[in-house]
Amino acid sequence: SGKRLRVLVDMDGVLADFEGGFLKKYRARYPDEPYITLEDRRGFWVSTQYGRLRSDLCEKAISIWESKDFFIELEPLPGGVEAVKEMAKMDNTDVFICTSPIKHYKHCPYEKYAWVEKHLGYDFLEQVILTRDKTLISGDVLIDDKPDILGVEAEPTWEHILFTACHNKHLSVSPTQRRLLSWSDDWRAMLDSKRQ
Ligand code: BVP
Repeated sequence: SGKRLRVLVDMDGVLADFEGGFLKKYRARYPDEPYITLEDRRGFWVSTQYGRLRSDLCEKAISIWESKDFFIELEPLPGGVEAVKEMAKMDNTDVFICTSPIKHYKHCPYEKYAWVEKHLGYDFLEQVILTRDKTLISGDVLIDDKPDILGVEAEPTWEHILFTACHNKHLSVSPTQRRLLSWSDDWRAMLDSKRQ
């Protein structure tokens, strides 16, 4: 039909390998401390699971993503950058990257823009939305690996498509919740289903 489709794409865990980048830098900085393999990751918050392993590991985990160069050095997840570029070229389709910066703002917001420029190009900076509350942002779909996306708006306009990640793959989500298993999954069909 005539209406444009608005797609919101999360960054960490969907386009950028936050979990892999975290584990690599945590093990390099704290080689003698215990760690959680990606296979054993459960729950969205890395810091919470590390804190359960040993209480002082919560702040050690946090020190990793609060460090300079953590976010800019994250590797792209397979197929994500290509999918977003292709999506952005589709007729009647607007793509935005919708990401929540950490509150330790010294490096993260800058590096998120720098990552987008590096991997998607300068012009794509126009499509970046930094917000701590994604329910305020209107869209048709939000592709995000966080199982519970809450905020002040009780009825967000978007349908949340859960992007599979190491921390959510074992979750049995509601039967109405749709998943994208990876960027090799049929995201084009998912978008077409929203065009009516
Ligand atoms: O900037 C990322 C990392 C941070 O939260 C943000 C999640 O953004 P979205 O993917 O929802 O856009 N983050 C923080 C913590 C702990 C903080 Br204390 C964590 O365990 N995992 C995590 O991703």
